[in-house]
Amino acid sequence: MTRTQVGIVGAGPAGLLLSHLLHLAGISSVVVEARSRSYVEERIRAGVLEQATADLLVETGVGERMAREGLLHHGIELRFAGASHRIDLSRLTGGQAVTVYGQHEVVKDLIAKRLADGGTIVFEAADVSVHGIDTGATRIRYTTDGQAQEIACDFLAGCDGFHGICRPTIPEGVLTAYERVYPFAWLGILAKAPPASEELIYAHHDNGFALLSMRSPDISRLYLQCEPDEDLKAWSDERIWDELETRLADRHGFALTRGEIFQRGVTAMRSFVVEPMQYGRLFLTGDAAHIVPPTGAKGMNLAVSDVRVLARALETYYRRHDAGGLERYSAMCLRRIWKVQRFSWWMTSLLHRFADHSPFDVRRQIAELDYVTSSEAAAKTLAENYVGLPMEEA
Ligand code: FAS
Ligand code: PHB
Repeated sequence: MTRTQVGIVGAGPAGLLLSHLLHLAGISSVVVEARSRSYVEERIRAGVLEQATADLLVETGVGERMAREGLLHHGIELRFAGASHRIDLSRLTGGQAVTVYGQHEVVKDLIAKRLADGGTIVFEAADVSVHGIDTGATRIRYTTDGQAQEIACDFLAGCDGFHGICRPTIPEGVLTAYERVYPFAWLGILAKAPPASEELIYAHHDNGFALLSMRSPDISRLYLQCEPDEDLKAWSDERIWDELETRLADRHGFALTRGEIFQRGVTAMRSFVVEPMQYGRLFLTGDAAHIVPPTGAKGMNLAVSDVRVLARALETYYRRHDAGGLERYSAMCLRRIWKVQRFSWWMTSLLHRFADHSPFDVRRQIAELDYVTSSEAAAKTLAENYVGLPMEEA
């Protein structure tokens, strides 16, 4: 049996960053991941890092490639009724910005750093289970190459995402779940095509929402609103490009640069939070505890802010035998989580077409977009949420 101080289930951004931060604090951990290293490093997901997320990666010695290859963005565009309106994020937030850098790149950098620092990440672990979360005998059990393995630990971090096994291990009746499922999804593509805009474009259109994002000067990342059960096979490359161009059109003949679509997928849209985010010696972080619709580009950033709180609480516990931070973990995280849930819900409600919307509702959406892009106060509200609310507010 292996022994460590913190057992971590899941090698996504939450689990890997937690292991990295604990290592810097001199706290041992083991990360147990169900998938292979190549799978987690190639899984395409988020693309926008808040200022505080980028700062944390640089400050903790794992942000060098991000700082070199990431794209620093000082503004975004909102496009509606055929017109474009820039939100000057940096001017409105005293110089803050966001960094466009794929989540899978962050995962690669964290894995490389953990292994370089002698960290233990168990990939392709099967039949993972956690035990003793409300006793002192906390364990992770799994099998690799058919061999049963067990890790004894003081604490467990459930960083295993929305479909993981940690949250369901918490006894019935302890957790309260809050959820809103949206009546649409996003069809996302990656294409070998230079982005047709310097900055991200969020577009409101009668046909539905569209988003122009990117991964590099040569790779475009684009999304369009679709049905929750959309059949990807019904979408040829040409149909995807045509529909994106329709929804992203402006009055000046905006055209997308087209190229080979090499990745596509449909992402469901939901808002989800469980309270509390802890039970006994088990602490839930990131998607294991909450999900936001990706419109606000918050999913991964929220995982980072949870992990930052948990790492500090564990450091206080081991350094000063003070369990106060661990006891307050959920309350500390949930205050910021609910503000980010509100912002993600607001951006989603503002920009998407709802089948049950009346003509009044559509006019109201346009009026709100007009207000946000013509009022300094309203634009400042969007900007301060988009670059990321202060972590200390948690
Ligand atoms: P993750 O889900 O990233 O990581 C959990 C890890 O646990 C995974 O590696 C998984 O393999 C592992 N795991 C699961 N069960 C396990 C078990 N039983 N044993 C061991 N390991 C287990 N956010 C954005 O901001 N913008 C986006 O565009 C965006 N697009 C997304 C698209 C998709 C398809 C999905 C699912 C999410 C998207 N998100 C997006 C949100 C996403 O980025 C998450 O917020 C982010 O991955 C959260 O990180 P983690 O909490 O580490 O969870
Ligand atoms: C992305 O680049 O994947 C991305 C950007 C902004 C969002 C969501 C996703 O709001």
